[in-house]
Amino acid sequence: MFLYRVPSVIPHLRNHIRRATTIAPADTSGLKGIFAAKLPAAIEEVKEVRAKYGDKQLGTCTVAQAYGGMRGVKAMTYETSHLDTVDGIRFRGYTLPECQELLPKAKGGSEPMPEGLFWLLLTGEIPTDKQIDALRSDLAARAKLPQTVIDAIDALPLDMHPMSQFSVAILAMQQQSVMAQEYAMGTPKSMFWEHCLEDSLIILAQLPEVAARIYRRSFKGGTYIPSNAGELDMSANFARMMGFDDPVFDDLMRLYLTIHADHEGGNVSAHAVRLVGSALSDPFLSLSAGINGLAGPLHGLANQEVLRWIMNLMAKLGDKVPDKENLTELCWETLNSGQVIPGYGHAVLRKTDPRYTCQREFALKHLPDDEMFKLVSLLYEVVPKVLSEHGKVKNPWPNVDAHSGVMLRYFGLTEELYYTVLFGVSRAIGPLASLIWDRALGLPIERPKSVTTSWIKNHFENEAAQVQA
Ligand code: CMX
Repeated sequence: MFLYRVPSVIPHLRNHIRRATTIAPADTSGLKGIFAAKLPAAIEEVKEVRAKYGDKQLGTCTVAQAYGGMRGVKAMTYETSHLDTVDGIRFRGYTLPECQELLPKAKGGSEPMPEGLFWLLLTGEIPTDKQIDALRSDLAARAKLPQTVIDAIDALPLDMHPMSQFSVAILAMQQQSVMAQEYAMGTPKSMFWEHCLEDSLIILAQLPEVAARIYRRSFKGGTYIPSNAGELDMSANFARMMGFDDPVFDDLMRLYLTIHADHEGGNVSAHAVRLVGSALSDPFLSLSAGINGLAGPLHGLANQEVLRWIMNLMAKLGDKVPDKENLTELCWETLNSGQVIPGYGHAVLRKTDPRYTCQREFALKHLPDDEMFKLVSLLYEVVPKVLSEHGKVKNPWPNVDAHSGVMLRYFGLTEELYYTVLFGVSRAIGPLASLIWDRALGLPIERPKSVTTSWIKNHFENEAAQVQA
């Protein structure tokens, strides 16, 4: 029988919704009214310019790409990982199954340790068990959370979204930045990478406890479980601090923290870390920016949205057993109401995300009979067909977020509002490894050139006039 909790709206979000809908109609002479009055013509103008000049070259990209989120523009380098449109992510050339096979495992575990992935991303080499032991000792030596960070987290409203708490907490950690302190003392550019590495180790060492604290205060009444970073690997220690004591869940955390770590450089979170870091903002400031990007529903927050969407489907189905027909109808209902189907589609991938596939394999091994897993499997048979018929999406296949919530829920981590924080703990690994490389290579401040819509019109109109003359 399918009976799931209807997703709750946490109080502060409810307030946002209420505020947004009770704003009085715009005063046409006020700021909002004047802006709103200009919109129809401006939207029309952009549409025309895109239609007329979309294929024209604007520097190294086309006008269509400049308006279209720079999709497909090769304009940055990123050393730690590369995303193939069909094969998916490769970490330093290794596919996910290869990483699962080759990266060091914790005692008794069968999934790779994310510490090992950090080593691989930074050095390009698969670490030995001994090297990972040494890295774990380095992390354990930096794991103690400053009291100021604890106080900053504890001062936050309990109903603040966990991702907002996480971002604030990372900023509160920034007082420890070696890079910021050394810069203030006039450190030479050649040393930046060392300070960036030191800050990154502090972040990776402390992030699990920060995240676990946010979980326990938001959902478990503010009772805390001490860190045991000296004895346990990062994932098992994180699981324990959240309150989970199950070796299979430890393995799920290892898999989860490994597969979400990096996805080449152009995605919102990785690019935000790179962009902010390019101003020589230290890794704490840079990561907090990346986490803010990850908190968007088209990016990392999609894992929360997937579970809420699935629970809504179940609530709508009531006692009906889900089948392809009623799920197809419900998918169309979502699309027709102007919403996206979360967990499906991707800006780069054009096939099923291998991060989805390896989670599915984990589920087939550990929770094959779970009703919600069966529903996720059924959605895999329905959604790509619906999205293809819808005719807009370039990739109708599932991404990483379509699967993660179901497994977390199975093991008792039911609070979907928290899911993106888990993604964030993992996403620190890749972009920070990359940031260390950025400083080592002395990459400059990022500063692409932007142009206005009227600049585009004038430019191409003048060009056409010159050809005619
Ligand atoms: N459901 C409905 N419509 C979708 C869709 C989906 N899952 N995916 C794309 N579309 C729509 C887009 O909104 C766009 O519509 P408009 O032309 O009206 O703007 C159109 O299809 C074309 O989009 P696209 O080129 O296929 O996809 P984009 O590169 O613009 O966007 C992504 C990629 C991921 C934002 C989009 O597929 C999406 O919104 N998916 C659902 C949210 C999601 O799962 N995000 C997580 C991605 C992975 C991650 O970062 O964690």
